[in-house]
Amino acid sequence: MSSNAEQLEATTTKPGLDPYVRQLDEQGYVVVPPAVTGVTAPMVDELTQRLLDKSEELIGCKFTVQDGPQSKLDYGDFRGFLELMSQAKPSQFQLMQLCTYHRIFRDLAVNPVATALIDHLFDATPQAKRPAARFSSHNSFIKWAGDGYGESLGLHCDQGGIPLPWGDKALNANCNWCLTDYTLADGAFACVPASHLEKSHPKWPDCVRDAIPIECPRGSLIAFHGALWHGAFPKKTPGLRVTISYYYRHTAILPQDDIPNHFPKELADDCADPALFKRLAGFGSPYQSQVYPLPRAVNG
Ligand SMILES: O=C(O)CCC(=O)C(=O)O
Ligand SMILES: [Fe+2]
Repeated sequence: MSSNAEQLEATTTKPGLDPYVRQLDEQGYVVVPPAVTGVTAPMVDELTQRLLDKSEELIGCKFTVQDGPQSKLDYGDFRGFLELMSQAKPSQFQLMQLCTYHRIFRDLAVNPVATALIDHLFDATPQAKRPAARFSSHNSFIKWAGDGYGESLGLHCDQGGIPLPWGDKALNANCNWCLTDYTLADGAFACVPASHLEKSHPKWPDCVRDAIPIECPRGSLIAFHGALWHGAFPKKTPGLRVTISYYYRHTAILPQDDIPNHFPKELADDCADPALFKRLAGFGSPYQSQVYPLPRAVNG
């Protein structure tokens, strides 16, 4: 466990992040360039290659950013999830549990700029004013040319599973790391700026009209509030759009992946900031075992 001082430290916004924090508060999302997060081009190359290698291992054909999958892909009867809103045919898959793949994915999950922005979005825990962000799941979206999510753009809120009413502070929040360039034609992230202030699910059909593409170069981070209405534009160009989507939650919210109980604990020590990784993973809650001291019965 990290000390209280370290945990308090993590709630303090890092110097230089003020304009990004302001945009996040006002618009519900912010694009942070790689020069600010410190994510280098060789890191982006390695993250991408590892995801493409894993795709080949799980799916059975080679994948390249330039040319996409080398074979035709067959999804059988699977109709997608966000795709169902517009009856679109899925043109993407998701890889899951990325932080078990390799240390480089764990290093990204504790990126100090990303985690400072995410901590900012959640209320600190009231008892100790400790930062409240925890991991929910670690995924990658890999998209190729197709209908994407169809006309609905798959607009949704990441905290949509949590009953209304929602407050100002986030209950879930997300870091999308763009490993390929995001342009409208390449299937950019879509969102309705400031829609997190509505504290509601997307309002149809106007939400689609109000959605804009977030265009940014590879290596960029898009951090966003769990109440932001978002989805993606369809990819219309050859090749792949590769994204890492790290989904965080307030400590009071259930994780999508049961990381506190199932993540291999020894891997947490092998990353850039083990104390932060363990806090975000939700390890060490006193109620996961008989942690608190017990009194002793005294004879006589
Ligand atoms: O880019 C996309 O396809 C949507 C990503 C998304 O919804 C998410 O990361 O929560
Ligand atoms: Fe989402």
